[in-house]
Amino acid sequence: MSPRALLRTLARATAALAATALAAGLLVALPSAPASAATPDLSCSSKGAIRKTLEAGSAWAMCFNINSNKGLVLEEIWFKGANESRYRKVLDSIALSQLNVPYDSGVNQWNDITGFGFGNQHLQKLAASECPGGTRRTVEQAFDLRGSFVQRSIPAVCVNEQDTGLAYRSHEQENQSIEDGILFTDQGTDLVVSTISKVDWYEYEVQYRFTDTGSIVPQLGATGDLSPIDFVNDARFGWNVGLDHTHDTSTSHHHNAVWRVDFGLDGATNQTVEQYDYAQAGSGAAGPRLAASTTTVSTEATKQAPDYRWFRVVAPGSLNADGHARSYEIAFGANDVHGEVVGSAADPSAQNAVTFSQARACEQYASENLTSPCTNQSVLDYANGQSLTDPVAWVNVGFHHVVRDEDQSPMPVHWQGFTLLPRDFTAISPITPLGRECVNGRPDRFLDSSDLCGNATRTTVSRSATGQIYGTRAPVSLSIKVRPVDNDETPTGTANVLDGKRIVATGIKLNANGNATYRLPSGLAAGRHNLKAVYSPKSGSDWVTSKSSAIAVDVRKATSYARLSVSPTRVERGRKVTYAIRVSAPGGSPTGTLRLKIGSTTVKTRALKGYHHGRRTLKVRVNKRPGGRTAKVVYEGNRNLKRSVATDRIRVLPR
Ligand SMILES: [Cu+2]
Repeated sequence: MSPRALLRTLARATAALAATALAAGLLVALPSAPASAATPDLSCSSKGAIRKTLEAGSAWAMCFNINSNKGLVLEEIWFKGANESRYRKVLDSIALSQLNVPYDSGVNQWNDITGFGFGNQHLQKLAASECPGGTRRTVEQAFDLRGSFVQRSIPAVCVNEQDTGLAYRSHEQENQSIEDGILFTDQGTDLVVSTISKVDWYEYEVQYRFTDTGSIVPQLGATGDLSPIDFVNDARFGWNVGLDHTHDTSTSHHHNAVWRVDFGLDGATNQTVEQYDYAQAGSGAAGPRLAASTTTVSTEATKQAPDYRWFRVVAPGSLNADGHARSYEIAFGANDVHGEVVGSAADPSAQNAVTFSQARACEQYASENLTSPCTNQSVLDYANGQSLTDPVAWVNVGFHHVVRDEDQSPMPVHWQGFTLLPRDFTAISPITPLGRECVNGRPDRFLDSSDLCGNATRTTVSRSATGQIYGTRAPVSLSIKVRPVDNDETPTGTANVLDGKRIVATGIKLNANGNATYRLPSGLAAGRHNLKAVYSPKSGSDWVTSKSSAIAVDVRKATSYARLSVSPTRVERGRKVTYAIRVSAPGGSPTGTLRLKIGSTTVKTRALKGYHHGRRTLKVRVNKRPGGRTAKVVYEGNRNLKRSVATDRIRVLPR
């Protein structure tokens, strides 16, 4: 559990207990809403499931698989805000449905998804260094490669959590003031799911970012190398990248990526599409008025996305706590829609920014569809007048790649994509801190959370020493202080100690002054511990939780003591002696490796396990020339214990 998740769990314990008591009093259990779930029941096995609670406490759950054409496919995508108790479904599925690459010279045009595919041999094995801090998920593949059957298991999907910088900031400071007020700020993270597919010279990263605020950001990154067959001797159609100012002209081209997004908002059976446009409507006292007009897209349609236009998919029957219908907005960033290239032989299906069609199983690819009975159809065929109740959005994001000298080599990755942004999915921000959970609607002139959502507190922690030795009998003690931010009363409740994300201690009672001391465990592992104190308010009080900044405590390795007694001390060459070994150390039975030596030769290596309780008796055959020898045991130490050595003397006799 993350520290912030702990904060929330602790603070909510009272509310949850009250709810349970209430439910127990009911004679008939009310059916729970099928749309939300405490833990989504995914249809994939654990091998195909991704479940991740982010640092902020927000969580995502989904299934993944690799399709031989589409590559990475994500299905059954659920989100839970940090301040929500249940997950809700967002998408039924999302995947690339085409990657159209027309060259400006008109000579070549590729459809990488339907013509080549991002799965099979094109899916790349990921090195550990390509998924830093994450988990590489295994993909099992079976396919035909030019007539021979290939079956392989490769680490190909990287799942990790990445820092994203500032998540939010709000300083409760009156305008023009320089006084320090209560500061709400935090850093954010994303869950990132990605694969790499290599199609000839280009290598594409298919990436989905799932933010802690509920957004889904599908992106396509292109790297690899320039296609050697796409050079042109005409500067109008390309950019020169070499010494030969005629023949080194690399042809400009589009990467038109089309994602198929199948919405499943809150599991609703009825979802609608809305289009918002903004246009000038007269003027106000200070400037022009910009008025919104809303159009319901009730039947299938292909749409352009000029400036000031956006779309959303709404579940009218699914209301948030403010009574607003839950929806997700399709937010475009930079988008070179190919239809702007007048007179080109462009794929017509690549000319629209977005097409909305009613979900249909055979409509899987934006163009050159491969699924029967809709074979060879495109989005232009799909949008044929059906009513929209279960919409699929075909989101087309183009990138016009005018090559640069810097594209050699390898080509620095360039990105294209869009954002699926939650709009009213929750009544407040999914990562609202506890002191701001009651801010909803038109605010007062200045927010003052010292009494707005309860009484704000400040928690500090100090240490009696900067470090301790593993197994010590005099561990470092922490002094925790919880103070009110804005009144004279004393916060009541308990304190908790976290080591990074791990809980070290919980339920440490605060005294009448709001203080607590905590002695660290003597068995705290060697290494640096970044400790934080977190305040849990007493049930029913109106104190608001707070956490301290981190304080470092370094635990050093303890000394171990090895002892050795060899018998007999006089032995004929070729016979055995017995090493009686004892290793003692603070903090329980030492574990690690024992290396037995005669002179400088290692004659045996054995493990020292916990159940040996520091003692091992081992026989060793002596194959040394006659004379006096040193018998030695080296205990190699471990994560918490230093290495130690013991010796004894033996005399080797001739046979
Ligand atoms: Cu390119």
